[in-house]
Amino acid sequence: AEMERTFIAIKPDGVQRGLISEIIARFERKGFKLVAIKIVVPSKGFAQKHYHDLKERPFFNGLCDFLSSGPVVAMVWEGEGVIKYGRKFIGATDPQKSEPGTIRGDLAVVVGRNIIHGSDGPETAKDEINLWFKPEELVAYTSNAEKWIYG
Ligand code: DAT
Ligand code: MG
Repeated sequence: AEMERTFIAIKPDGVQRGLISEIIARFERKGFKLVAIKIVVPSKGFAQKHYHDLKERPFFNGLCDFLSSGPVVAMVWEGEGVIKYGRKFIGATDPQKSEPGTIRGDLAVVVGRNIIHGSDGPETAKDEINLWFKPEELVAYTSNAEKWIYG
């Protein structure tokens, strides 16, 4: 299997709304493997680094205030196609446009409170994992389920 890793974060709204287990369960049941997890309150400067690609957008300041407003659950998930499929799982940026069945479609209503972040490609996945985690915080292990998930 061609394993890849993606960065997934439950934003402060998802944490406050008690959706941590719901979100983790969806990735876990799918067959993706959790290789890093922690809960942190990012500083505003850290949020600005995380969202640096969006610094010219009018919502950038509010977005960074929001991400740094409370605890975030930061995770790295591993699996075949996890970057692209993770995005599909999460749904469209604006929950009004997210399909039912997706995380945002099922659990969120407005774009400014869309509960979850997921890396949008291999390069951003690498950058975001490096920003949020030290190498020693990533745990490589074999899951006994893998032979049943991948054959
Ligand atoms: P995504 O989180 O789906 O990767 P993005 O990278 O374009 O979306 O934007 C990052 C976050 O910024 C997004 O999750 C919510 C917020 N955002 C995006 N577009 C917005 C808008 N038009 N108004 C307010 N917030 C917005
Ligand atoms: Mg994005």
